[in-house]
Amino acid sequence: MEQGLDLTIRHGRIVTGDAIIEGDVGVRDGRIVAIEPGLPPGARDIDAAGRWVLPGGIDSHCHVEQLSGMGVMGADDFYSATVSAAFGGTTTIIPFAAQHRGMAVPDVVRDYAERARTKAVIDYGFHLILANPDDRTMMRDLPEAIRNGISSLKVYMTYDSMKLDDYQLLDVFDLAREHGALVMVHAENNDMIKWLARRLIERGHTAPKFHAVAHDPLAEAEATNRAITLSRLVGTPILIVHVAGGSTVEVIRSAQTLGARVLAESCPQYLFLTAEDLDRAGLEGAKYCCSPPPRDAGSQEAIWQGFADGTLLTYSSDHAPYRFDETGKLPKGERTTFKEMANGVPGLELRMPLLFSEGVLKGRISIHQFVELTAANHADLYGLSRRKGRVAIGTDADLALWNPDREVRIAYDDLHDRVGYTPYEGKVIKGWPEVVVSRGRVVVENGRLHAERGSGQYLRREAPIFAWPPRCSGASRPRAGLLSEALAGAKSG
Ligand code: DUC
Ligand code: ZN
Ligand code: ZN
Repeated sequence: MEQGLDLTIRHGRIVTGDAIIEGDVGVRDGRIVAIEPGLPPGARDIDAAGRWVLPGGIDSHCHVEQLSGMGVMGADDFYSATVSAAFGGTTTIIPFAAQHRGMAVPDVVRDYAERARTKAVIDYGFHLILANPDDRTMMRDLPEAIRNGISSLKVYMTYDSMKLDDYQLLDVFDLAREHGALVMVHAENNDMIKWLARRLIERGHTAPKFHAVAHDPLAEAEATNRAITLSRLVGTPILIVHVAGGSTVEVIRSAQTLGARVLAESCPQYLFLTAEDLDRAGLEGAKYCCSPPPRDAGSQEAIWQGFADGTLLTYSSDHAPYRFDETGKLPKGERTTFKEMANGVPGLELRMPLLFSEGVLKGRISIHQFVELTAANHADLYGLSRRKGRVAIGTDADLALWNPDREVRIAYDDLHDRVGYTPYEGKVIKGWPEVVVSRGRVVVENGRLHAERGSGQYLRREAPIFAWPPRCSGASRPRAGLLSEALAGAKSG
């Protein structure tokens, strides 16, 4: 090693793209420059004996300092959200710059960038939420945003204030294909939900548990099937976000089997919560209300299976930081109905620890699958592969050192967001990311933050489709062909 190292992480169990190496990671100028045993000392040495050295996580679905469709601003800003993410082993987030009706994309992006710039402690990119696909947006602003590094957008099939109709979806899918962006789809049938909700409310069924009744699994499965069908007509790959129901997993799996280019994501709330959580005493169930809602044990099992067999490629938090008070879950206090509660649950910090404990340590997924689901696949799909998502020479030194033996009883008081509660309070898990490194900087160690406000960098993302055809480990993903096939299809289509 001619030049010295800034940081050497020693004696770890390092998970690279397709191997496990017992040895050291050498870091210089924020990048990984060596992975082998016996590296020389760095300016700083960290002993990782007994610990897994994994890529820092990428959370590609979280809502930070963003106005919701109901007009609610969450409790976390870019500082608290990124601090919380870092403590949970995540080193990159991709939240949403949200265009609401009547808003112009350049204004939305400029405002959002300004919010993030002085606060984020880890790196971040933006997706765009698209609710106003007017001529200016479609012909000028959206292509420009994609060219400028916002290579993915989210559209809604539900929420009156956000939803696009099928005609608009076709237009957006077509434009995404032309410009090489990935479309993320919130797939729920708006009219089914409205129809059910109205009848429930008319009959006085206003408690949180009725949120899960109104958001019937059929509404999710129908919209998912429709989104896939529309995307097939246009030849665009889409990604179905926050898959909750077992029936939706089935819809996606069969479409994939038939060759549809559909990718999918799920989240901790669909693995670890059920609709029964919404039926807690009083309004307590509001803490577990998100859309789609958590389902049942069968659906949890289907999601595990989807992760294990590659039907679902990304695991994100969908962190939506609404407090259990008038600012979030309970705008009308005790009189709040399920229709009025802000939808969403927190999860930035616990996303990875929950999956590590219940997935890896309980043998449901391999350590390589953990890396793919929490980091590598996000990097591939969202145009970050050159820098993020894997422990590999030349990539940013974004790392998390996991102690697999550390037992943790989850308590909100130990977390770093501003939501005021966690849906996972009291749950005992095993494994914790004790040291977290972002671009070679140790940002979390010994339970303390060592990063300055505003030290996170904005990531101008590449169009994943053209710039970096994703690799597939194959070793851990039986359906490994799917991803590259989807993106190759988009390239040629
Ligand atoms: N559903 C969404 O669509 N977004 C934020 C959180 C939620 O529950
Ligand atoms: Zn959504
Ligand atoms: Zn969301």
